[in-house]
Amino acid sequence: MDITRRQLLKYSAAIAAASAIGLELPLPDKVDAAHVEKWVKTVCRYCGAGCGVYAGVDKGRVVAVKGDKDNWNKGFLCIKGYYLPPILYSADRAKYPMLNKGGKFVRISWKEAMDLMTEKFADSIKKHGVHSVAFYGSGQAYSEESYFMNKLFKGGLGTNNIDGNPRLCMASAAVGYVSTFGKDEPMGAYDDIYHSECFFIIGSNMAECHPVIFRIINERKQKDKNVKIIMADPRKTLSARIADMHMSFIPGTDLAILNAMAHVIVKENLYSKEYVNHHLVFKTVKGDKPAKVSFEEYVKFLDEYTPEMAEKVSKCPKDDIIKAARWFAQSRATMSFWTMGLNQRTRGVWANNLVHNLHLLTGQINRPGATSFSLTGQPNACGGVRDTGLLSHLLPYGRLVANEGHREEMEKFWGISKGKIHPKPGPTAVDIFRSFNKGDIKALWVACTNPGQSLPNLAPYRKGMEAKDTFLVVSDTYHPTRTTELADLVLPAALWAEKDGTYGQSERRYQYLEKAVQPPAEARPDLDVMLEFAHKLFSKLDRTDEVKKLFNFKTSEDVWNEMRLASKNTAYDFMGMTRARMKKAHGIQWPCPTEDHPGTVRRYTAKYGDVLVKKFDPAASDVSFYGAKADGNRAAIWLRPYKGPVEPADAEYPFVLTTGRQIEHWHTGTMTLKVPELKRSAPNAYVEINPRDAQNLGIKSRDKVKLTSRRGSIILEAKVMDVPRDGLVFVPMHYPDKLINQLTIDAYDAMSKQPEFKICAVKIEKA
Ligand SMILES: Nc1nc2c(c(=O)[nH]1)N[C@H]1C(S)=C(S)[C@@H](COP(=O)(O)OP(=O)(O)OC[C@H]3O[C@@H](n4cnc5c(=O)[nH]c(N)nc54)[C@H](O)[C@@H]3O)O[C@H]1N2
Ligand SMILES: Nc1nc2c(c(=O)[nH]1)N[C@H]1C(S)=C(S)[C@@H](COP(=O)(O)OP(=O)(O)OC[C@H]3O[C@@H](n4cnc5c(=O)[nH]c(N)nc54)[C@H](O)[C@@H]3O)O[C@H]1N2
Ligand code: SF4
Ligand SMILES: [Mo]
Repeated sequence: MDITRRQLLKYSAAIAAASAIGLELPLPDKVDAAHVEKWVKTVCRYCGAGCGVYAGVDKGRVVAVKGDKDNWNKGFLCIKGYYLPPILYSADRAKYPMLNKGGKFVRISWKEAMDLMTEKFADSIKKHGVHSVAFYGSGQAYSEESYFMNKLFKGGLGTNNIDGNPRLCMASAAVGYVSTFGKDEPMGAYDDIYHSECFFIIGSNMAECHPVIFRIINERKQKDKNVKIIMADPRKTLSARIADMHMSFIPGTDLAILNAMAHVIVKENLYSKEYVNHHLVFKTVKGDKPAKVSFEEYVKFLDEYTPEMAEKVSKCPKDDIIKAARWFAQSRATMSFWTMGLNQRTRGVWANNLVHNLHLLTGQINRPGATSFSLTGQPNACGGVRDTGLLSHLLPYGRLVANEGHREEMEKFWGISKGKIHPKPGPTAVDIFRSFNKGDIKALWVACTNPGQSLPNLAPYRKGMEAKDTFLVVSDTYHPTRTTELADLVLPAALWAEKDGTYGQSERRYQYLEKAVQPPAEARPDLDVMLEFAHKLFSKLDRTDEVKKLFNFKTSEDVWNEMRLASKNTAYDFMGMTRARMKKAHGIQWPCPTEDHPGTVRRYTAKYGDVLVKKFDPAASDVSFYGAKADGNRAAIWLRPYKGPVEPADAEYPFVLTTGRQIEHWHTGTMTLKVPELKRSAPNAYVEINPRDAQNLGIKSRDKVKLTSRRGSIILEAKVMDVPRDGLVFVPMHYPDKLINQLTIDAYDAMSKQPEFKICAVKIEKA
């Protein structure tokens, strides 16, 4: 065992390193096979790429993982994927319900825990109404869990006090897709990478955050010398090292760059007349309402965004902007990728719209290799949260809380009385915690997320979570975490491989995760706990008669079948994805309306196989943005002006702080910091400072430095490296002993309500 395991570890580290710098390695063929009784088909626990994996089980334990060669990842995994097994067996797994008694956690039974929790929720509802309770969920929960909680809160209780951590992550992308195309989710697929000739990667460190997708891009580049990679990021990340062009700029100024690229495209006549005339509308905001304008007005709007103007604002050389615009427009097929560098911004939605604009304007869309592709962060932010509607403004499968017709459809579908779904969208992530602080929300259930570490501007929210006059329940797989330590009640949860359910990933790919082993001690799958909660709560609210109608589920498959029905005849239709089929398949991409339908690689184009084009827009010969029915099935080019961040650097706080990720670790580190190999490779928090700034400040690598923002300060070890541009420092978010979110700002995008984690002002001193 030891030898093969060591080999495995060596192998995975090598693959990660190789994929980061664009090298090819052979597939890992026989991983630990001798010691495995059975291989269980599932999906990686971590990123939204959604690599297919097999979990190797021996004597009731997961002892190895190997990549699924029949899935899109062709058997490749990154370092985190290979090291999945140890996260199940860490000593701090939460094993029993724990009650916080005056600061000390004591073990209680599940019956006591569920009685207490439902008593607190029922009490609050009876005394203060349904809007006094809330749920804060996760893009890492299984789809069935999220769908169920959404139904319980919006349909059962009649409150929209339910949101999830994708609000910190994908909200700007979701609102970006909806405002441009009428419906959420990318139209393209990983398959487009094989056909693309130009990759425009902006605000995304793919080498570290989506390594297996990045690997395919590298492979493409090595095979075809015409392939160009443009990387737009204020840090020269690992991803930027293989780019043909790295566009560096002052954080928060890329809106000007994107408009300037459109300016060049129009001025040089590189735009698609076909798209402008037949597939697009042009929109702006007048007063506070959207208004249609003409193409000519769009051209006029672009006038001021000359490459010179954009250079002045951003410090990105104008020649780079011109070259990028030409590469983008003139390549045979261009594919864009972006992640948090665009989304975690107070202008996140606008930044998303501006990337879509470039694709629409040039017609670099709706054919193989040409597409506008938002990378998803968490493994189930798409399927579980955006699609099931576990955000305070959404209902399942593209329906909106604010739309009366959509509410009626769901009320009918759920069999609840008309008007039961509250017409006003509920509070979003940050606002749930603001309300909790104020005591407007009195009982809050947090599951599968660690807000005590991951929310922006943490100090006030941590205080609120700790307060004694409210009730906080946290379901987590570990205890203590920086959130469970603040809870009144901690519920132990089964982890990946210990429960079954579905994930939905970046390219509309739904995948089934089989249960492989038993959870430890008394840990339970979240769905079981949610079902029990609903039954007990409704009986305490004297609504037992409704329980059968609303919550008549026993297994995740029962919930899945209702979800399929809820998607029927919508743009998300996945009626054809029966559980039996999902168990065999290596992921299926929706739309997939019938059991014999193979799934849809590219949406909005009949020519490349989207059967829904004919259904929603029978007159269309090929392309139809059928999500945008109100605009005649045309997508929107938005006139979005340049606006900077809310807290740029200034005389008092002269540096920009940006935060994000490293390849080894996952978010708050609860899982990956328990894996010895990953911990050894990246053991501690640090601040990245570039050599010029370091010299000016008299700072060397390993010096202790104090970072201070208007909200807090922190002492970190300096790492002097030529990654961030001048005036920018970077700190990873992974380390629970160094809460960088005590410094970040909780200002958010007005449309998506996604916070500006990526930009705030700090000062730096030697500590
Ligand atoms: N290893 C690892 N992988 C992960 C995760 C993880 O925790 N660890 N988490 C997953 C999740 S949930 C997410 S959301 C994704 C995040 O994936 P990414 O978004 O790729 O990762 P980040 O490090 O958050 O930020 C990406 C880049 O944004 C840049 N940036 C900062 N300011 C700006 C700006 O003004 N404009 C532009 N264009 N870029 C800017 C930063 O320099 C940084 O390099 O990763 C997923 N994959
Ligand atoms: N400074 C800064 N902050 C950020 C970001 C940033 O870029 N910079 N990014 C933001 C983004 S994009 C994201 S997605 C968030 C992520 O932030 P979080 O969601 O708070 O981070 P995770 O560590 O993924 O938290 C998941 C928790 O669920 C637990 N868990 C794992 N599996 C299960 C399960 O099956 N059931 C239950 N009940 N629990 C489980 C884990 O132990 C862990 O405690 O952070 C946001 N915060
Ligand atoms: S790329 Fe993402 S899904 Fe694939 S193995 Fe790595 S963390 Fe898992
Ligand atoms: Mo995320």
